[in-house]
Amino acid sequence: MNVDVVASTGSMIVVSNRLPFVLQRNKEGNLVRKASAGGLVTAVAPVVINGNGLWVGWPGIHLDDPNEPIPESDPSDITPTAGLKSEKVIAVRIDPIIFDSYYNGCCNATFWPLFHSMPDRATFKGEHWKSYVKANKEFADCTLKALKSLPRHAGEFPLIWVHDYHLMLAANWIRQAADDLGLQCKLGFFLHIPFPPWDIFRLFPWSDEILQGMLGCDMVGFHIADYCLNFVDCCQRNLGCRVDRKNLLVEQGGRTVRVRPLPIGIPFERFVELAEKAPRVFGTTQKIVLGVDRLDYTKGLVHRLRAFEKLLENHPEHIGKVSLLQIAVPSRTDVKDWSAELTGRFTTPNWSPIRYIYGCVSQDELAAFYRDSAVGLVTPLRDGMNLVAKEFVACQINIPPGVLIVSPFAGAGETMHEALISNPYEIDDASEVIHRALTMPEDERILRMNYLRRREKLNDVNYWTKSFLAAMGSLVTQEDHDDIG
Ligand code: GDG
Repeated sequence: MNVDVVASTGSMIVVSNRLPFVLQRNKEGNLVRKASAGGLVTAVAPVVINGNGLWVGWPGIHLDDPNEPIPESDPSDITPTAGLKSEKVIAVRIDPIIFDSYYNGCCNATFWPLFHSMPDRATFKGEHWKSYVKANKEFADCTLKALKSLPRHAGEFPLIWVHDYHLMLAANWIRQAADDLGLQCKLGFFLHIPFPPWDIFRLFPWSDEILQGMLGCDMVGFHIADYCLNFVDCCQRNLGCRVDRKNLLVEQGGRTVRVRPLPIGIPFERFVELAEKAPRVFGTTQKIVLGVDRLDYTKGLVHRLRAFEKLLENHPEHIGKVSLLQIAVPSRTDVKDWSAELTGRFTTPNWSPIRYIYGCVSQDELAAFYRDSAVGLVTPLRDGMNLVAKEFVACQINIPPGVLIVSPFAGAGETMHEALISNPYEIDDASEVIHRALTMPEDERILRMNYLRRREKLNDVNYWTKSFLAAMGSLVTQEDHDDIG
């Protein structure tokens, strides 16, 4: 059976903090769209475009005039959102001061560190929480307007898909308001970051409200089973809900909420195509160990550099032959200082232990880096999934291939079983794992990479979207569509 997604049954409303493109003002002061083409957007946008869909989100700019129309995409735009007509987009407008306190305060200074199990980095401020509540109300109100505007067909309930930690309260308000108006709908939520254990989660002073917000959904999705179990545990211990751990069910207010592990994938074939086309980026004499990360404390950059330093100390045969290439969007300076020290200690006239690229490289260039590296080093201290690990294996089209190293504290470490697993906190062992990767026999490299690539190809980002829609009972396949047609 051909199971390409055509649309969800009935209509669908996607709700995310950001719209799938950013609005900017051009020199003339007119609004223009700037495309974004992440995997998530690529997978979800066609469902909204092809079906009877709408996308609710913040447009990346504060709009003063509530009647200013959203522009259509530029005719030269070839990204997946080009077909997303402005009538399918609802731009949420939030007061700039509230937005700053909601986004930079509650989302990034509280939920991000707390949900990554780093409570010492989290701040807990009543002002930020109030802004989070207000912002979520705005998103819920906009979603309700969207729901009211949708044409309704007998026997089909619109599906509302809410994304991520920015919007954990919105679902329950949407449900209550929709119930009051007699507008039946299905509500699903997906969290892209980890859901922490109860002992961490309960540090948040308003943790009950968060759980109640998420339990407004019919189904709540996480990347892996551990996050699901943490959520179920919190519902039981915080709210006293009846739960079924085996079947991942939570009872709340006379409804049963399903909790599901739905590990996200990448647009696998797109990365293979990029890797096939991209020109060579490194010479053949030196091996590259590659790291690609946003410069964030969750990514374990300092631990990684220490492990690489230990590698050169304990296995000097790699000096002059292996470099660590770290691609990073800069935001912190402590890593830079450490890298300078390491560079100074080992550099020779013809070789440097570390190469650092600050800022974004193009996706073509990224695919070439992935393809031509001997080792992909994905060692966050905590990470919901980590798409870099998956993109690395998609681009490993050379024979013999390279080796992937993943932290057990990333969702990817739970699902990519043939990678070498390395605890980033254990510096000595982490350096030995890099040595093992660099000296791994060809046949073992081929076997491991074949299995890794096969899994990611099957479980790509389209498969993830289909799994979500299927779990919501809202999947229409190509075959169904042909039958209807
Ligand atoms: C959340 C969760 C979860 C990075 N540098 C460059 C570049 N990138 C791209 C990579 C990759 C993405 O950024 C980073 O992957 P993440 O997995 O960290 O994704 P986020 O959306 O930031 O994070 C995470 C994810 O959601 C999905 O659910 O996996 O755990 O935190 O796609 O390719 N892209 C380009 N140049 C760069 O320099 N072009």
